[in-house]
Amino acid sequence: MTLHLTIVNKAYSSWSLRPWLLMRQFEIPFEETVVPLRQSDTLARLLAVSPTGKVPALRDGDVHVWESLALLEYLAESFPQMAIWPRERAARALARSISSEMHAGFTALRQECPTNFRRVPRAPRTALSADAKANIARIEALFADSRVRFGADGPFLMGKFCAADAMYAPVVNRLYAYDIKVSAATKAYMDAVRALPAWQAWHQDAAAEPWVIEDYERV
Ligand SMILES: N[C@@H](CCC(=O)N[C@@H](CS)C(=O)NCC(=O)O)C(=O)O
Repeated sequence: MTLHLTIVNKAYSSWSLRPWLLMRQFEIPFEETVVPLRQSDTLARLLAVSPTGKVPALRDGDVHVWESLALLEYLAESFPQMAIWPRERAARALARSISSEMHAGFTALRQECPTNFRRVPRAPRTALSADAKANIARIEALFADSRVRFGADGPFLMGKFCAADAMYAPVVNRLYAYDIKVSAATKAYMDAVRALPAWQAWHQDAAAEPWVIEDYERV
């Protein structure tokens, strides 16, 4: 049975990026449907696949999963041969903790710097709030902590690419697209994520999308 992932605009959707990037990076075959945001039938189409009217949503036969972190857990459980979470217990605990932190938090940064894969890097029109700056400081600290403790095997948070990197991929776009000043270590991590073939593929798809949503563009 083929997995089917429903997402919204690749140019603007942070939540959709997470499972898509992970599945592509781990070479998990899937079909996808992109439902464009802000159309007359958007809500009906999203409600048909997710009871929250929000995506990403994954269908695997008669199993339906929604909420990005739940999707990543479902994929990890479905493909135990792949190290979707790190194999080592302490690394896995940290990866899950920071992923939950991402799923539940960083609201100011998310609101003030919405994901935009087509944005030419430039600062936001309005200076970032103290809360958004605190979000960035915490993100840089958790990146550094993860890399120092578990990053020996590669350039990603836990060394090799895993679900935690998928969770933070939209943040990489925000830091890049809004030209946020970051440490050399954060920049090196961002470069590694942005060089992923799956990231490049998402970026190309986003660039080719016809839909423009002004709210995301005037920031
Ligand atoms: N907590 C949810 C958030 C999902 C979410 O907010 N998705 C947005 C797209 S990025 C959505 O579907 N929006 C639908 C709409 O605005 O009509 C998750 O982790 O999947």
